[in-house]
Amino acid sequence: MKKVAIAGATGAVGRQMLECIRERNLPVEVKLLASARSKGKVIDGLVVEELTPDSFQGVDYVLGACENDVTKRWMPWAQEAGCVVVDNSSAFRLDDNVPLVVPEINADDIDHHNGIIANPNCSTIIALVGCDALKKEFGLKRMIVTTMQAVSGAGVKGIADLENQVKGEDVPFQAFPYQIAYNLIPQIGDFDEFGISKEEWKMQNEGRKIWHEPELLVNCTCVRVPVMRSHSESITLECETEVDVARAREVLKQAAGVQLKDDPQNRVYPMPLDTTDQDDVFVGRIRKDLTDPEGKTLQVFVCGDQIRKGAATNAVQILEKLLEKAE
Ligand code: 2RA
Repeated sequence: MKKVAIAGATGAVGRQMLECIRERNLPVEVKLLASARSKGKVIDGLVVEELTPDSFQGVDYVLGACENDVTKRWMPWAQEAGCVVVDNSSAFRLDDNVPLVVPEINADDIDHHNGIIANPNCSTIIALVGCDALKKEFGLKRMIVTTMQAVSGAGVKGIADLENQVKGEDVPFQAFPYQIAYNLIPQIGDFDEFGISKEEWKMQNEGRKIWHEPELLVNCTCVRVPVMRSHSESITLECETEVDVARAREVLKQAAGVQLKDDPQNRVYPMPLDTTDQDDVFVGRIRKDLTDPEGKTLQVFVCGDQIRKGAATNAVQILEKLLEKAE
């Protein structure tokens, strides 16, 4: 039986990775790794071990659920042990020799890995899963995205900030620079000299790599919102050909990893509470942008659970493909 280590097993994404492995009945033995302070904790009957240089001996695959700096520290140990790593950090996503994979879109890229396969950023995964079928149908020149990202994207500290502030606790902010309760913060990550944040660049850079579209134009505004879980995204698609809403609905009904939620007259549309704790991306509010005289612009609204499909589920789906190829 293949052995899988989850590095960063005690965080929200690491715990979700274990849950996804269990849900999918993957035929693997799981080893939980985390920092020394988590050593001995028990998660779903498994005892957490301290992550050390020897932790990866005898391990076949690693699911990485750590921040960049921690990942860069243990990655050489995993590679030395001959492991194949599916990494959720952003450390290696844009490396030329590291495939960046959303299985519904570019699973074939997995075959070109050199020991590391990168999991894209959560908001990138949710946008591309929701729009891939539309890109295939109408062609895509430019994508303009405004994200509304849940506090749990910032981990347990983000959740704590919202919970504390809603309860009126007078405690220091842990994750965000300003109060998030009853507020919006139009900043996720540091800004560069153009006034663009790190999170916003991810949508363009990662989208181009996953779709193999080096010329794709993407403009993104990332906003933190007082929602516990699930990211929402308002997306404008400037297409190559004239768009048709009925056809868009048809192709989305067939799209992998997508649920069409589009009956606005009956108040049916994607909402983060509905996508939370399930793996599909919901797509709705599909309409032509009537300001485009050529009729080639489509507007959609997507929601997806950023801990599941935006991180853990996507990584476990990549692991499933690796296991299939190893059979
Ligand atoms: C966030 N996408 O939402 C980033 C990292 N998960 O904070």
